[in-house]
Amino acid sequence: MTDFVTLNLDALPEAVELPSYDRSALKPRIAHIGFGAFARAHIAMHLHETLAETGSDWGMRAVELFGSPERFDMLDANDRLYTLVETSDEGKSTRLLGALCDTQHVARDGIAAIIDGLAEEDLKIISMTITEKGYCVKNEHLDTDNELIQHDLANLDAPKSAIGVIVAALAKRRELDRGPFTVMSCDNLPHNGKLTRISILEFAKTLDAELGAWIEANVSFPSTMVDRIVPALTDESIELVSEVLGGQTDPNCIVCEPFRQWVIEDNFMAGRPEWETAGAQLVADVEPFEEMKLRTLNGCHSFLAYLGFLAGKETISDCMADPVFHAEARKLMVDEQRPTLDVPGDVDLLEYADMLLKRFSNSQLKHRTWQIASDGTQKMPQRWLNSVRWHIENGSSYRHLVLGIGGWMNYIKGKRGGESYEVLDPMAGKLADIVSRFSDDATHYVDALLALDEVFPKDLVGNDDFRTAVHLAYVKVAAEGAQRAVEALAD
Ligand code: CS2
Repeated sequence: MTDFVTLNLDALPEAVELPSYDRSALKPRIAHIGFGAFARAHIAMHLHETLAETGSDWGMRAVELFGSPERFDMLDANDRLYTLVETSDEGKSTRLLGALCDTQHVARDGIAAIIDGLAEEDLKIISMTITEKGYCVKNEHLDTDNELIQHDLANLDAPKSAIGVIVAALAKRRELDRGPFTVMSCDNLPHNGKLTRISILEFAKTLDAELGAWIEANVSFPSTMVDRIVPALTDESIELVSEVLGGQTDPNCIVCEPFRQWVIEDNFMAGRPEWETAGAQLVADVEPFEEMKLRTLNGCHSFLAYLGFLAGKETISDCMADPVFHAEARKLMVDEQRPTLDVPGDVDLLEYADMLLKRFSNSQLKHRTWQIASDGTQKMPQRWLNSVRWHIENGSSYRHLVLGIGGWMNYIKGKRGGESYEVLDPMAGKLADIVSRFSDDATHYVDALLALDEVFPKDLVGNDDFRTAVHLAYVKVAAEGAQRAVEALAD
């Protein structure tokens, strides 16, 4: 039985900031699919600040297509207000965010209500954080082998994937003559708008060429670069929030770092909130920002996640506290990612890298290496492999990147010393099969992983130097341990 804790706003300490705008005027004009920790702390926070600056009526509806509706019930019980604590080694600040004005959960409200909601006249934007796997894309095309996609193509009245749900809603908008619309991805993928467009258009055109043509003419797909470190909520963070709330508990709270950045391609077919009033950068081309962030921040995160986890480090700040990991993380960004990038005009990549290391060092965050290690098959291509290709073409060294790959190949075996842990990945079944069949023999094991063409592009796998480097990196981590392998990078 859920314990519905409701906040007593009158009893909150003075330092806790409440929304300054009229929440009763908000209408659901943006629907956000995937209202997890990141969306609460980033997308909804920018909207909250925009509302405070502009007093507009752009409210947000949170939509969830998976899991249990309990979290949404708890949000509703608190009038959809929740606590955001920004914390660092320099201090904390706390506020209640109020941009959310509605919630819909598939298990509670049903898929028909969600599709109807997405087709409402006032609703002008679908935004989403559905993680890399949510796009159902393989090699830059809709993955028609994906079970959810197969299901949705046959059942558009009851779709399960975000892609199927959005196409069903767009079909309805077309039928009701609702006019232009925007679908905005906020996930860590390069050219995320373009990928969303490909996935949605290929899906729609498979069903109905005219629907595809309507979407092409009426829907825009801006790309965005989103950045804020938001660890999953833990009991420890709930306790921390309770301290700042003067002893009250907010089950919907979220704890994150103070830093945030949002770069958005200014390409909206039916209006948008004035997010620039909340510090967002509206630009013509997001790609240089996306690539910079994906390769340096996320690329470094994944390097620290696999090698740090295997070396017994539970959090990213634990990795940063080890001078060897700190120094090699910087080299990964500066020596191996920087040359591959077309850095946005006014950014100094050395300063950017140092700022990232400082953010990673925030000891208040407890950002678990195990959390970041999830979904490696979906993350490695854009974080590491495109850079590896650049180095192969330019004849330069990529030894940190390849050690990361060797780290991942060890990590997915699910064993650290005598301890087992869960490997989360949409391809976990396939990976576990390879581990059980081949991991006794390093050569066969690495070959079997490199043969996963969803992950490792053929041109890389066909390169002998790359194959050899991956084999050596895997064996090094397996034989000497991740700590020694990272130390050896310093030689
Ligand atoms: C992390 C990201 O879990 C991960 O894969 O690298 O969630 C990272 O914290 C964010 O992209 C920071 O903006």
